[in-house]
Amino acid sequence: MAVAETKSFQNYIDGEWGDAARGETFESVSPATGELIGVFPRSGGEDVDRAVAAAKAAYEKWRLVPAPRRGEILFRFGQLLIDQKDELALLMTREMGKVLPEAGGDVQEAVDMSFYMAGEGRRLFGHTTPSELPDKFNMSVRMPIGVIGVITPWNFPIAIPSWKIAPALVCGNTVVFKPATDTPLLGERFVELLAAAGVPKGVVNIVHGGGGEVGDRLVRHPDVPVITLTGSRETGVEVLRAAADGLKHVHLELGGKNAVIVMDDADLELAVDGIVWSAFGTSGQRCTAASRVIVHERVYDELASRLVVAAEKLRLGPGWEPDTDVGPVINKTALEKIHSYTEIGEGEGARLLTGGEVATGDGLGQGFYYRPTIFGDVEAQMRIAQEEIFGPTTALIRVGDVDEAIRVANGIRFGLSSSIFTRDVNTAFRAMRDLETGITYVNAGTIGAEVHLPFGGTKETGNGHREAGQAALDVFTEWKSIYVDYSGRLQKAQIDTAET
Ligand code: UN1
Repeated sequence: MAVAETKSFQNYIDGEWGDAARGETFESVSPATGELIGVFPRSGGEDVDRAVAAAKAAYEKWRLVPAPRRGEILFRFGQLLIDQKDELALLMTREMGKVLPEAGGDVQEAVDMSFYMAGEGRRLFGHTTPSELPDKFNMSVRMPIGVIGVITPWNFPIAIPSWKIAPALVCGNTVVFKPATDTPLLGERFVELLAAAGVPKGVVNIVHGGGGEVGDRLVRHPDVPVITLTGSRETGVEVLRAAADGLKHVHLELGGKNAVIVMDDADLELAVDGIVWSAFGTSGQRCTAASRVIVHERVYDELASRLVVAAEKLRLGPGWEPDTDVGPVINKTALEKIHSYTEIGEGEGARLLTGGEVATGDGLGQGFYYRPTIFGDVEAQMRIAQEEIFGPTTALIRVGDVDEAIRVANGIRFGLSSSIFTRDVNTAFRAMRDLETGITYVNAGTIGAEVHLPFGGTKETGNGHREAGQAALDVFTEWKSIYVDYSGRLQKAQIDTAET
């Protein structure tokens, strides 16, 4: 263990690196090996207050920096991410476990988002529209809002901060960022690179620490009008409640229980590839992961046996080893939760087809590894088919036709991602229309969203917002309608219109 080389890291507030006011710390540990990654400040409310004050002061200048100039900083940031992609990917593999190619994809997603939002610096389009009165000009423009509280998860530790911070900045807001306590190092690197790209002091601040202290203070702080959170449904509900008294804008991106539908005319080989990638990629720890597979009865047995063969071929190991297919899960609590769902599934009468155990052989015992797990004969109402597990577990549900498949797919509280494998264009279009999710894939798995399309879900996956693409701008700006009367006389809207 490289304890001797372990570094201590700090908060970044008003352009200065520093410890938590109380001097407390916490450790980040690799889920693959238990190796200590770094020591970070366990901050408290007073650190948040300082960061918010810095962000509030910086906002007054930053909101007036021309948006194309703000965008140029994001272009530089994107370029720095490209330059450091390999190093960041390796750090990510060590700190949160995903395999190297996926870690590279996570960094790439942030590159894409930074470039996309950098371009927004020269758009941020509003509207002009005719007036009902003569000699009067009407327009609506996007206005920045102020200090944005950004709370991010550990599963996409570079990509998700970019989804929030890049649009927040280009729109002219300033940021206080609380990264997940499982991935503080990547959060820290993210902010270091933003500073290197030229973000002025106070515009982006990072405060490390737990949700109970740092997150809660941020959410309740009167000078933080917007909170953006990606996390669990439970946290989302708590944040909404805590933010209610301040009438804050709250953007939530929460859970999923995403389904792949496989029809009897599907290309089964393609479906198996899509399901394995969506269910076991990132060890199933994506909010878009396929944790249900809804299969037409005519191909159920064939698909189930092919899936088991494919899952059993997956090699578990540290993400940096080139022949690893599936890395560890994030921590011991996650491992225990995932295993508890195996017990729940067995208790409910589902059939465990493969996996269902903690993996310890071949040097895996130091980390948190769980065997890719497939349950068969799952009923749509079972808990393993209803609740988000956030691990490498998927549930096969047999159905008789497309109507039943769509009914089962929709029969959950979440609505993030869905997919259908079929070669029938009519079936595909019905699914595109009727699946109640924010994202639907045809002949692909449930993961793999691109940054220039809206990302988010219906029902209890969120509260109606979308991030990424143009839609993100609605989270980070408010509309202002402007009326310019150049008639030189008082013209009363709705009243003087008849005269003209
Ligand atoms: C998440 O799991 O929170 O579409 C985000 C995908 C990725 C993003 C996942 N581009 O799966």
